[in-house]
Amino acid sequence: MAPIKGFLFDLDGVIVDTAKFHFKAWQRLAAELGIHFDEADNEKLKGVSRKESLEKILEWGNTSLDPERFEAMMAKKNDWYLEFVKEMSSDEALPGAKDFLAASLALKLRVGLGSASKNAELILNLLQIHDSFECIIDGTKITRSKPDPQVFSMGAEFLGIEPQSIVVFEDSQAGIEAARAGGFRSVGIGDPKILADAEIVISGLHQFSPSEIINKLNF
Ligand code: B16
Ligand code: MG
Repeated sequence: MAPIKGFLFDLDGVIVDTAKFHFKAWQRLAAELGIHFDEADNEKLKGVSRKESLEKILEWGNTSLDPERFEAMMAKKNDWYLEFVKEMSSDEALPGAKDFLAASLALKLRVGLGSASKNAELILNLLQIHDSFECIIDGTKITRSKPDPQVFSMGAEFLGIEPQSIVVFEDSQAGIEAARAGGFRSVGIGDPKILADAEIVISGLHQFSPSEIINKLNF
């Protein structure tokens, strides 16, 4: 097995729980459009870009919007989302996330971010962990969404490491699919039933140290 040299982290659901803010903002927008939207629907939007998320919600509501209104609705959702995000303090990283990043860097592992979010840099700055990432591949840099592996492949290219030597940490089905499609090692964060395709599933970054994760993957 190829030695593990780097980690690529998804943001929302792995480093920080911004999924709850996406949920509240999408639910408010869906209500305004007269479309039902619940937690199960939100699960399907994890790791999915803003544009594709709105397309899916409209599809579920059997409706459509002209391009101008579509743009306005995306902007509205993002404004609501950012209102929640800006209330966050630097302590709001998910349990263990900051220690895990520090321990990864102490082991001289190469560390990057692979997120669909266009707000990733803002969030990393709010959490004061921007400098932990050698590369930040986010929604402003990619042209194809997860489950396409582009976001992680760009990260691997930047780090100059083969995908089989990089572990992707993901909380979404689409993200695990992307990791596998790109030939990466994969660690799911969350429900093992939802993330059944990941090589291993853990409840959060607090559960194991980076060395323990590497040992598990090498086993
Ligand atoms: P934004 P991740 C994803 O982040 C979220 O999981 C997804 O729900 C969201 O729609 C997407 O970012 C786009 O976010 O509206 O901030 O550009 O999990 O890939 O870090
Ligand atoms: Mg995520």
